[in-house]
Formats: sequence, structure tokens, C-alpha cells
Amino acid sequence: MGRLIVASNRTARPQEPRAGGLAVALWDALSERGGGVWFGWSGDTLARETRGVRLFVEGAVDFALADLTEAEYQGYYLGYANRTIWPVFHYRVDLAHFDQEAFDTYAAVNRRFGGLLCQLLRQDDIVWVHDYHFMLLGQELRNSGWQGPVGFFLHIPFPAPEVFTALPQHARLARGLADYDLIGFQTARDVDNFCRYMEQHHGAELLPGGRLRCFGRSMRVAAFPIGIDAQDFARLAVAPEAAAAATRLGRLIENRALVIGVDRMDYSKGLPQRLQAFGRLLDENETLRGRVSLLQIAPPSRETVGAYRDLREELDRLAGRVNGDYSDLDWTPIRYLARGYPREMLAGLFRLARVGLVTPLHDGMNLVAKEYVAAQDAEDPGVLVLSEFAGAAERMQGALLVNPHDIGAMAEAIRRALEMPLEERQERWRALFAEVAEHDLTAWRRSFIAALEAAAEPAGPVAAAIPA
Ligand code: GDG
Repeated sequence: MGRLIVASNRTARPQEPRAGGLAVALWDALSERGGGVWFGWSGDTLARETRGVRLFVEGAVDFALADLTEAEYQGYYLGYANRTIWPVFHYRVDLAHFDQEAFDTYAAVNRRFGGLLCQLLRQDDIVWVHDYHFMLLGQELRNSGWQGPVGFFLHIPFPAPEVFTALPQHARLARGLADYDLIGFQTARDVDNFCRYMEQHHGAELLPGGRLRCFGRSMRVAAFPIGIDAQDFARLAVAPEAAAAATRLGRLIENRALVIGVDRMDYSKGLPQRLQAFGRLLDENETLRGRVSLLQIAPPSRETVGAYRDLREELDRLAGRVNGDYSDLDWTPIRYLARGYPREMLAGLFRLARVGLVTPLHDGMNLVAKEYVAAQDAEDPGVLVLSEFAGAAERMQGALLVNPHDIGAMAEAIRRALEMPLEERQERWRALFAEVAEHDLTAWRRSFIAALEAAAEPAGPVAAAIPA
């Protein structure tokens, strides 16, 4: 068995704690294979041109990290990846910057990184590329002579063809993607969007077994819904640090019901609509005033981008309106905390909360939804209110599904969640937990790697991506 090579923009840097989530999954994938290489950006930017990679060894894993120049960081990372692809893929074409120069830098970084990675590869390796920063990396590996298996997984949604084509470089990106042997998406909806686009715009032919023929290449396209380590998160939720956090907050909210939201501060997460819905809940239900609190944790991200500053200001204003209208001496309706907290604390707070509010406008998957479920007490579980536009909704039908643009319906779903009888809560939770525990992070990475190995053998068997 050859080595696994993982390429992602950010790697978990050697010696840094890999606290949960994707970093642990990729580390486990590399270790399980007896070793491999984790390739990506070092996180450092240099004023001058940079060449080569820095190599670090940790256990059986080699880290190969490349720096970016300041200009590359601006054009590739802050520019095309985060100001063009991110908004367009989250249906915010209005926020996207269309700048050919930024695309050229994006393509150049993919080319440079592809060349660097190719030098590290051995004949029987398999390569797994992650996310929207590296859509052209597979093509650049091919250009550098690599003929072995390369798979790509997109963590964010793939938009409807009408939206994807807003990108002036859509055909260029599609051509690049076609050089992968396996393209993995979060949901069946993403797979469908991609296949429709390839058919309509490039005459792709759909073949049996989820294969697509296009640009003279044949690739497998499938959904691999990412999960969490559910058992581990459930354990975390009853650990002493979690219990301490819950006790601390519990004292503050006394015996009021807690509604919780945890999201990176990002316009895709639907935070203004969520605060509005909570405000509407209080406007319309006098009896709930003084009896329920919303805790919204929103660690800032990509702050240098203007849209995030605007978002922060909007949230301050919306929380201020509700708190101004309804706060009392001993009760603040919305606690909105623009900072991050340790994972253990989050787990404890999730367990304490009667309602988990996960209402993004669009989201590839959304792991918070799964973490909220995993953290619940089976005897007295809370209720998940979930956006129908989160990838997670596709398989989490036990949640109360909402349209995050419909403020009234969201307020009503929160009310229904708060009043839901124990028996219904337990029934819904059991179905949700079974799903989250079965399709966990280990199942995700193993199914992708198995499918990549199969996809690269032209006549080989086609692995089922998602167990039925
Ligand atoms: C992308 C896609 C897809 C949040 N605040 C804190 C904190 N978090 C953790 C959560 C969760 C993670 O960050 C966020 O994951 P999400 O899935 O919700 O969202 P994105 O960051 O947008 O991730 C997404 C994901 O990739 C995986 O493929 O699901 O759709 O957009 O684990 O708990 N963690 C800590 N403190 C915080 O304050 N420790």
C-alpha cells in the first residue's frame, strides 16, 4: 500500500495540539496508512519570493510546508479564495470581488504548489486534496507529470450552475477539476449541481457508477458527508471542564431555558436573521420574556475583509435592539460573545442548552449541528433547529428544519422547540444521534480513501460512498 499524501491550505502544524475535528481525522488517516505527507501553506508570509518547502517530521508523518509571498497571500488567499470563491459558492454573488489579477495569483499559487508537491511524490502514493483553495492543484500535478491517483474534497457547497457561472473563470476551474480521479462533495445536492453544470456547459456524459466523462477524462463524482467523532464529543460534554462551564453559565441564567448558537463570524452563517428571529420570539410571546436566553458565540474570522466588519456592526445593532427592549435587572435576553472558547466548554454549553440554533443561509455541512446532538443527555435531550440550507439537513431530518430567511418561521420553530414534550425530544434525538454516530469522521475519511483507490483503477470496482 502506498503512502497517503494530504494537501490542504492550512495544515495542523507539527507539534501543535490538534484539538478535535478535521485535523485529527487527517492525522489519523495519515497514521493509519503507516505514514505519509501533509502538504500545505506554512501560515507564514514573506516579503520576497519564496521557493521550496520546509520539512518537519512527526511520527510517521512528514509535514511539507511552503510559504506565501505577501502578494500571493493577498491575491490567492484573501483575494480569489476568500473574496471570490467563498461568497459565490455561498450564493453571495453580491459580496464577491471579480478580479482577474487575483485569479491569476490563485492559479499561479496552485501551479507553484503543484510543482512543489509533485517533487515529493513516489510512484504508488495516493493524493487527497482539500477544499476551494486548491481547485487547480490536481491539474498542476498532472502538468508536472504526476499520473497517479488524485482526489479532491470540497468542504463548502457547490452552487447551482446559474450561480457558479457568475465566476468569469468557471470554465477554467471546471477544466482543472476534471483532472482529479475522484471529486467528493458534502451532499447529493452538491453532486447534482456539479453534474448539471458539467453537462450543460461542457457536454459531460454521465456514466454508470457516478462517473462523469468530460474534457477527455473520466472522473468519479460522489457525496461524502463529513462527520464528527461523536463518541469523543459525547465524552467531552460530560468532562469536568464541560461541567464547570455549564455550572458557571447555569448560575447566570438560573432556571431559564438556554438557546445556543456557535458559529465563526461569517456572513454565510445567518447570524443577523437568527438574532432577528429571537427578537421576534420575544416580541410575539410575552410569556417567554424573562424565561429564555440566547447565547451566541461567534469568534471573528477573516476580519481583514470588509464584509466581516459590517457584519459585526450589524450584529451589535441587532443584539442592542433586543436587549434594549427587553433586558431586566436580572435578565439579558441575548448574550453575544465575539470570541472563541475551548472545545470542552462548548461541549458543556451545548449540553446545557435546551435548543441548538444552527441556521446558516448556506453551509457545506455544518459540524456544530452534529456536535450539539452528540453533546445531549439522552434522558433529557435538547432540540436542534436546523437550516434546510446546511448540508447537514440532508441526513438530519429529526431536527426542526427551517428556512433561515423566514424570520417568523424561525421564531415559531424556537418556540416549538422550547415547548416540545420530553417524549418527542427523545425520539427525535435518538434518530439524530444514530445518524451522527454512524456517519462519523472515521467513516468519512475511510470511505473517501477507499473510493479514491477504486476510482483511480479504470476497470476497478466502484465503492459505495455513503452506506445506505
Ligand atoms: C467548513 C464548512 C463544513 C466554532 N467556534 C469555536 C469552535 N468552533 C468549531 C465548531 C466546529 C467548527 O469550529 C466549525 O465547523 P463548521 O462545520 O460549523 O463550519 P466551518 O468552519 O465553516 O467549516 C462547513 C466544514 O468545513 C467541514 O467540512 O462542515 O460547512 O464551511 O467544530 O465547534 N471551536 C472552538 N472554540 C470556538 O469558539 N474550540
